[in-house]
Formats: sequence, structure tokens, C-alpha cells
Amino acid sequence: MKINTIPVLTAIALFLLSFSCSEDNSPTSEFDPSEKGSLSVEFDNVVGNRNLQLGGQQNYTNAAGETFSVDIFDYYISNIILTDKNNNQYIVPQDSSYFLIQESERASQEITLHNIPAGNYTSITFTIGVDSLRNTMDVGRRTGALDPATGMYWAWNSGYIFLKLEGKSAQAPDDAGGKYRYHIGGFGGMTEPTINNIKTVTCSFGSSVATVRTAITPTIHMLADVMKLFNGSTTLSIAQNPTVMFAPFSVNIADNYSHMFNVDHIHND
Ligand SMILES: [Cu+2]
Repeated sequence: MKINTIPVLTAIALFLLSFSCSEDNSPTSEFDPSEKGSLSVEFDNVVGNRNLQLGGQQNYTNAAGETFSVDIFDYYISNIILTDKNNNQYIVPQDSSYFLIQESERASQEITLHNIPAGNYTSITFTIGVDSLRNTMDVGRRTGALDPATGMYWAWNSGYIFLKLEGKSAQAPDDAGGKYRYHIGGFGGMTEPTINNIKTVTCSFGSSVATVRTAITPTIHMLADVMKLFNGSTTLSIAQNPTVMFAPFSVNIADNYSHMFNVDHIHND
């Protein structure tokens, strides 16, 4: 009886290869896997180098030379991933990973994630907006921050508004009532492709590390800069585009705001 040794050797080689690969991929954490902690993210909304203040009294100037105030600034953050210094990723369970940040609601600006493996984290990744799956999920599973009654939902489009910025400007045309309104959304469509403004961003902690431990809950102090909506690869002019909602031009605004987040500092206490 002849045995063809080539397939046997190939099988052994593949076995060894797969074994060594899984060894390489196993997490290299120096922490007890049972140690868990929490981590907070503070979303500090600013306009350039100034604090964001709602209401008509506070005026800012964009790159188009237009003055504006801000009445509403709301956005969704979802699908959060933390990456540690060994490149291990912790994916926050999806059901606990949707947050609506509202400038008018102080409590909404600090989110806390629980049950995170102890570790030294160096970056955070998240989606600005709501992923397409959740946009189309049975409405009974869209509660809390995702309740369509929050005003961040287009019933006619079955889709979430990812980011809403409204205010007043002397440069807004009269037929816009002295106001500008940017309601940006679009998850790519259900049956046919539509505008897709889902943006996923990674913010590095630079030389800082968030040290999640049972006894330490780090706070990532993040700045979100409204000015970046106006000043980016597209210079947004309120006079030319006072109202942008579900329209092709929204892609430019979403591109601009995908650069609005920046980790300013971290508190490890
Ligand atoms: Cu701080």
C-alpha cells in the first residue's frame, strides 16, 4: 500500500501554521482577565478656542467671514472600540454603545462605559451617527438614546439625524428667517443606495494612556469643535447654504465634522 506523503505533510504544516497563528493572536495583556473597570468620555463642545455657549448673545466667526450663534448642537456617538498599547481591541457591546450628546443637556456630555477589561488604552474609535443596521432595526429595539421621539429621526426616511447644528446668522438669507439649519444623516439606504454619511473616527490619546483598573476610572476629555463644520476641506458658507438636510451637499459637511474630535487630556483617577 502506497501512502502519498505530500497531502499528509501539507496537513501537518497547516496544522502547525494555524496553531502558531492562533498563538500569535492571543491577547498579550499583563492584566488579570477578570479585572474590570469603567471609563468615561467627556464631550466638551467648543467653537475654535472658545467654549460653546448656546443662545443669540454669543457670536462666532467662520472662515467665510460670517458671524453666527448656536441654538442647538446635538450628535450621536455609537459603536465604541477601545484599543490598548498592545493593539488589543475592546468592542463595547452594541446594545450599550449608543449615546446622544446634547449641548443643552449637561448630563449627556459625559458617558461612562462599564465592564471594560483592565488595561492601558491608547485610542478610542467610534461612529459619529448610527450604523445602518440599527437605523433599520425593529423600532421596539430602538429605545433610550435611539428613541425616534428625541427629534433626531426622520420618520419619512426611517433614518437618524446623526448631527444637528442650528443657530442664527446675520448672513443667513431673509427667506431662511436669519437662521441656519444643518441636519446631517444618511446611512446608505435600505433597498437602494442613498447618501451615506456614516463616519467612523479614531482618536489617539497621543503620549497619554487611559489606565482602566477596578479602582481607576479614567476620563477621556474630548473636545468637539463646532468650527470644524464650517472650516474644513469645504468652506461652508451660511449665505450660500443656510439649510442643509438630506441633500448631496451634506456629504461635505459630514466630511468636515469627521475632523471635529480631538482628545485634549486624560484624567486617571
Ligand atoms: Cu478634563
